[in-house]
Amino acid sequence: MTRLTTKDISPIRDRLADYDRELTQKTGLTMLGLACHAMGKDLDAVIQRAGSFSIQVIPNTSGQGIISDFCTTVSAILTYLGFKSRVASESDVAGFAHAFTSNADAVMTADDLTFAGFNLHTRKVTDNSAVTGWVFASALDRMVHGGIAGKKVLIAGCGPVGEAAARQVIDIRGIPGVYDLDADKSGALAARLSNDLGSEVITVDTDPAAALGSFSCVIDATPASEWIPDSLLGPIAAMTAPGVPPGLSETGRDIMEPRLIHDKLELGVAAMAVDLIP
Ligand code: 2YH
Repeated sequence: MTRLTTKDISPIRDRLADYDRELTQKTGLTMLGLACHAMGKDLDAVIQRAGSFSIQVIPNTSGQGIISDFCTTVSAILTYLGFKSRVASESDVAGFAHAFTSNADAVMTADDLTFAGFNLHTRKVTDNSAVTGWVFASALDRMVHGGIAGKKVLIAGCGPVGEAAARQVIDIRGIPGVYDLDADKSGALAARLSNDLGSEVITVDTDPAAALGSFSCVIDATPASEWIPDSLLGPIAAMTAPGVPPGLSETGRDIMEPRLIHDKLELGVAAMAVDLIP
């Protein structure tokens, strides 16, 4: 699992309005609109409640510790979306205690493995990996002409984000193809999806050319950098990329720009907040 760095995070805050415009242009929905769409919530109701829903972001020193700018950026995203948010003044257990006693409605916190949110009233728990998979699959559905229903969608990377994305693709009635450099992982995911959801799942060869050759819709949920050759981008109609770092080269990103959605934190945080609001 990729640990975000300050370099990944620090540009986000100043780009929120631009990114929101980009999402609107590519999907017809704002960042909050996409999050609501993915989580099955009513946008107007969320907008109405967000301003009085307080979310404290608690710094977490466990494992490799604090990432400078992580909590302030999560809180800036929440504030941008209209939620009442601040970074907790204390970290870890003291931060949780203070959030309860100061009547926060929800908290968010991340260690090296898990980024989770907790509604302190309803006990709803939201997981960043799961909702990130859902919201990027939904964004792809919105970006592709006619949606992904009935279309083959390549899900590259069979970790928690890829699995969640694949489940959402099936929910939207797309046909998932699962790809991972580790064939055991893609085979196991295909078996889980078939067993749990009775869905047709295509298991794709571990060669990127074989994987990309027969899919026009792609979700890149791998943690691998630049694994997608520029020469294979032509037939790809749309790609969403929650994976960090991105699998495209700089040139690949320029080629795909009009049909690419990629971010490192924003849509996942938006989906977590929407998931937490009752
Ligand atoms: O970046 C991460 C992990 N890779 C979890 C991602 C889950 N999708 N965690 C951030 C750690 C933040 C740090 N503990 C802090 O500043 O509080």
